[in-house]
Amino acid sequence: MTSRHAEISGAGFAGLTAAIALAQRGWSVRVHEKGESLREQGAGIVLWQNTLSVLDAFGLSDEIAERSMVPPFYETRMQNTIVSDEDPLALGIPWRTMTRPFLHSVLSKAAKAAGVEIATGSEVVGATEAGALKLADGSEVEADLIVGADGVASPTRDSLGIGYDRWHAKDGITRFLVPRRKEDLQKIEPDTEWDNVIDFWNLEPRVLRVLYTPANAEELYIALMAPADDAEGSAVPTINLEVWTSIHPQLTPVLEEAAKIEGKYFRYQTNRLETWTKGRVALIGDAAHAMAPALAQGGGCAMMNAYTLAEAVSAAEVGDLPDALTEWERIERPYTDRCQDRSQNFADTRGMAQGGQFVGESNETALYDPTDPHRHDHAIA
Ligand code: 5PR
Repeated sequence: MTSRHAEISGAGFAGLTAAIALAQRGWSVRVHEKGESLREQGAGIVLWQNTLSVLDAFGLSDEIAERSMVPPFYETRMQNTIVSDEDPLALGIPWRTMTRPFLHSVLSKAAKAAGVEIATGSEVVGATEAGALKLADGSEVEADLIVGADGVASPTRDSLGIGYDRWHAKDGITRFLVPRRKEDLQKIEPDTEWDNVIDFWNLEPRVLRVLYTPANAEELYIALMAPADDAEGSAVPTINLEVWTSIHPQLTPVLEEAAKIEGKYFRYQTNRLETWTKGRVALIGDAAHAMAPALAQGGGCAMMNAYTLAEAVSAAEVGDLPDALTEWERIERPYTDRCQDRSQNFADTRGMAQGGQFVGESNETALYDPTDPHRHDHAIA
């Protein structure tokens, strides 16, 4: 293959995954990150087969295993009564929890090792469909492929005039990484398996939900969900400790840890674009398909689409890239559209509170394997 070049806007999970997959297929790749340093500010993440298979294809499984975990059960509680205790592994669904900074550090290291150039402090302000990124300093860089992986407010997308619909759910969430405090939690509830993921729903007397996700032996990812119109429940930067502990007293040690940290409240949001591609530009991640987090697939869809994008463009003639992008979107996008619909529906109905989430269509994205060449032969849908 003659040398091909890609310019990528955004060094988040989508941009780094695309960069690694392209570099491993012989592309020269540069990633532009407007931040002065390369880091991820998020809290925790749950990965399923659709991304664990990508990390495995990158040769990163052992490194990921070093600082992540597979909780024994995914437990759902309503008003502190267990409504389901599911073992995704027993249901045939590989999964793993970890922190976002850790996943980001593994990906950025792998990208550099694969020869990717990462330009920090490099702000993208737009793109052209002929194949250029416009930078904030007024310069333009050209490439065979442009990837817009620059988030929900994507300048790459907006500069191309790509329109989209947007929905907000009534709820939103504040996320923290805190110390596990496992022994203190055990003192309060000795019979609870504090290594489980536990989704503590509470709808009465008010909607305040805590998603408890151990990320490794030391760190806990804790997500506090409250309706946007609940000023106390959604209060930030410091959470309203009195309100949260009044509903979830058994979580007091870790809620106290969260109260020491500045938080940001994010309203759940879904974006649906008229197109993910234009000319030589492809959009991936939140730029293309921000979604409600119910199925824990925002990062997952970002990474699987980044991977299949790299594969599709590498299989095409360089002159045919715009058509190859259109075809990639036609084949791969429906999985993400359905995931967005299901996640948005769960967010609207608060349906996760019923437990038993690992059934039927809800598993489609988690079970998808973007590295399987036969994946379209045996898809659920
Ligand atoms: N699952 C995960 C998660 O982080 C969230 C949700 C479900 C792993 C919130 O970000 O439903 O809100 C959810």
